[in-house]
Amino acid sequence: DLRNGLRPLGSTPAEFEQDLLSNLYYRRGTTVESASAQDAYETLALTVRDRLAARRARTAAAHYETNPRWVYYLSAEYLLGPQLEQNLLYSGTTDLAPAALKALGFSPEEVEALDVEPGLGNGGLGRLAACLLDSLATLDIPAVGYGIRYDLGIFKQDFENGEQVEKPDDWTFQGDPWEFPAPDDWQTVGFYGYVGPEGWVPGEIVHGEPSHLLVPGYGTETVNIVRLWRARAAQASFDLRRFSAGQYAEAVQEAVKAENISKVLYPDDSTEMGRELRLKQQYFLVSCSLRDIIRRFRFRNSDWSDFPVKTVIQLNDTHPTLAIPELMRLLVDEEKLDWEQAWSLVRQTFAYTCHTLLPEALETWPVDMLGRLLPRHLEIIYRINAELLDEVRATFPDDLSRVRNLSLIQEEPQRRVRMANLAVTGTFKVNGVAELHSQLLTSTTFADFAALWPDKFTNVTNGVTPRRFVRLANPGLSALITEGLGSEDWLRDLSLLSGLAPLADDASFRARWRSEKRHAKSALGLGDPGAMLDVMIKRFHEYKRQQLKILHVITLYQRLQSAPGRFGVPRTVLFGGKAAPAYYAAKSIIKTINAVAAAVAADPKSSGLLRVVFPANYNVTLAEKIIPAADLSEQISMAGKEASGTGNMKLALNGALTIGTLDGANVEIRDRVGADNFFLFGLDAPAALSLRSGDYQPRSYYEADDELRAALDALSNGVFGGAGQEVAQSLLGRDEYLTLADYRSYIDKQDEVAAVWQNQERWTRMSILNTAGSGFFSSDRTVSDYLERIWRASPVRP
Ligand code: 26M
Repeated sequence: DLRNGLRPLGSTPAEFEQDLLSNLYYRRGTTVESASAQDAYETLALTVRDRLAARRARTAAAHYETNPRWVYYLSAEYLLGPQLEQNLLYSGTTDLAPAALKALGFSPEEVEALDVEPGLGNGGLGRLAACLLDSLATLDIPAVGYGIRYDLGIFKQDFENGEQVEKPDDWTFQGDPWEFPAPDDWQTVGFYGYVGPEGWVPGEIVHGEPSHLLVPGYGTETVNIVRLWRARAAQASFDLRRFSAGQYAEAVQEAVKAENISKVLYPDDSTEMGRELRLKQQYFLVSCSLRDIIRRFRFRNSDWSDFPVKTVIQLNDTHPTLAIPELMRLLVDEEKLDWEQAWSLVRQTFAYTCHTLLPEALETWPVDMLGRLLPRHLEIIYRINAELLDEVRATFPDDLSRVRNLSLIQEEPQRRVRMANLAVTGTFKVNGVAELHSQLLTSTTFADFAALWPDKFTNVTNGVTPRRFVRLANPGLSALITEGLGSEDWLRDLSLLSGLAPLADDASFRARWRSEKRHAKSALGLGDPGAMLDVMIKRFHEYKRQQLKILHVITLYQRLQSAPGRFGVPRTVLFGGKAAPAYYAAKSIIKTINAVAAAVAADPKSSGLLRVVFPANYNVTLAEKIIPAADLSEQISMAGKEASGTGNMKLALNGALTIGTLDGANVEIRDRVGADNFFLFGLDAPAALSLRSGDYQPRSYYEADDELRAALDALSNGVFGGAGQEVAQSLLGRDEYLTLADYRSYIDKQDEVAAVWQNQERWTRMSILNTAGSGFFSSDRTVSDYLERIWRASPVRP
């Protein structure tokens, strides 16, 4: 960067090699002769990072000069995926790096394998946050993501006797070369204590220490950041405790407990466990981030009335909702604004994205717990509630049921704060994540709020970044797409994929498309590349219905025994995903899948026809290997339960055909790729709802369907172990997610899938049309929609 008097970074192979050597020597403190593979990896990471850091400096300068409107994304989770490959691509060093490593005597494959993915999220919600940051940078939007730097990310999954066991994910064991610590930007966070005449007096103080990762845009100069907070024992916490010299070590230990706040990611993605440490994490994130946002606002602004002009803060689900009372507290107690002005600023600043439809997934916190941990925030929540309920009574006189539903406080069976109600009340926009989801939100979950504030609700359909999930994951198909379209522009404008549609009728293009799929399958190395690869990759949850898929596998297996003519075509069925450690039913399903896989593998009749594989520890790294190889994408949740899904989009973009219900974004995928190119089955959301609310009898399906009965009997009789009996029991008992009701429709549709597979030309045509029709599902489009409907921020080009 000449403006800063810096030597420009090398762009030739020789210069890149020089930069590597210099980093190895001066920053890693070693030499080529004595360097380990880890030394080489860390040095490569630093050398690549340097190139992005120069762009980061230019981006920050442009932002400072412009004093723009900022988008702040608040999320308890970011599932960023491995950083090395992406940063090589985005810094234009994909070819330079391995050449330079080789020239220095290192094995590029060995070095690149040392890149560790930061697993700072559970699943869809955390991965969406990462895709949105990628697109914000690509679109040159001034944006910062705020999150928590967990010491331990999502657990590593292992199988012992087919059962899931969890191992800690100490992802920074070797340090993290991508991270920039910024210890001088620390913040102070209070907990507990009391509210006296002088205001809130916290009883415990913790420091938040930030570090950031670079978030480069693709095909542009912009490099944004994601800022992650780590809890550190505050110096003051030692003094507060007035420990005597005799108990020095014990007192220090006590103070260091503060650092537990950012110790571990909660490995749960649906039901709330209501742990106080989780609430502390949420407040810790919110408090550190808001003070940082205000500090940044003050660089170039002085008037509070400009705050919502220069700032929009997006809440990724309810996890950061305490930001609403926290900003009220900062404005009223610390900045001495009057309540009305503060409330108006707050309600113009925040927006909220809801990611669920499961009532049990709506977060609530016991009033007692929240009041003990954050006494001033509870007072503020009570006042917000009093004013909310006044407005409700004024708008709907004598309507007690609305007052009860809209209240921020649930009364029975225990007084709890409803975080979703607080989020809807304290924001100017609330969005769902797919059309169907947003409709269901305003007609069910938030119906009373929608009647009160109809203009507050909107939809922003999710998307995924084509850079990571097509270009990086599937370089072969990407090159073919680029050739077919005549340029690489599709990587920044995914709607251009529609230009592939005519090529679906070109036999030689189809042959090359098929060959890319086969290559990806061979590279994955699971099963026969000639067999259909049928994948179900997602968190384990009963509503997602992995149990329906395993019933299908058992039916195929039983046909091999007794009706081979009905079997269909050779398939490899691949499952991937983790279950929350405390989710017993999901773990039973995992154990059953592993038992079925073993039984199928042990039976010579399945040879060359049916294989079940379940690689452990599904994560972003593994997703990038599986998705390009997939032929069939399983999106089989009970209609009305999956908010959107994003794996469905990644798979369709890579040319997998979908078998799915009319749930979440499946509806929009089918609309765009064409009903003829989508295998639809099952009850739709209204039908599922009415069956569920009537007198649903799963046994009647069992009795009426021979194949279903045979499959369930095998489970019940322990053919696939004790966990199989539990799965069967749950299906024949309540079957909460209508698995048996959808079984026949699913099996028949799978038979149709097999018939189409037999016509490979037709299948390939459909596959190309899936990719061609999926351009809408780019997270660039998602960010454009957020900008237009919610954020209203403009690009700033460095
Ligand atoms: C809450 C409390 C305590 C511990 C963990 C949580 C929690 C963590 C993650 C709750 C939910 C979490 O994630 C939910 C999620 O991933 N939802 C998915 O979001 C995707 C992106 O919008 C959608 O595509 C999926 O349909 C939706 O299930």
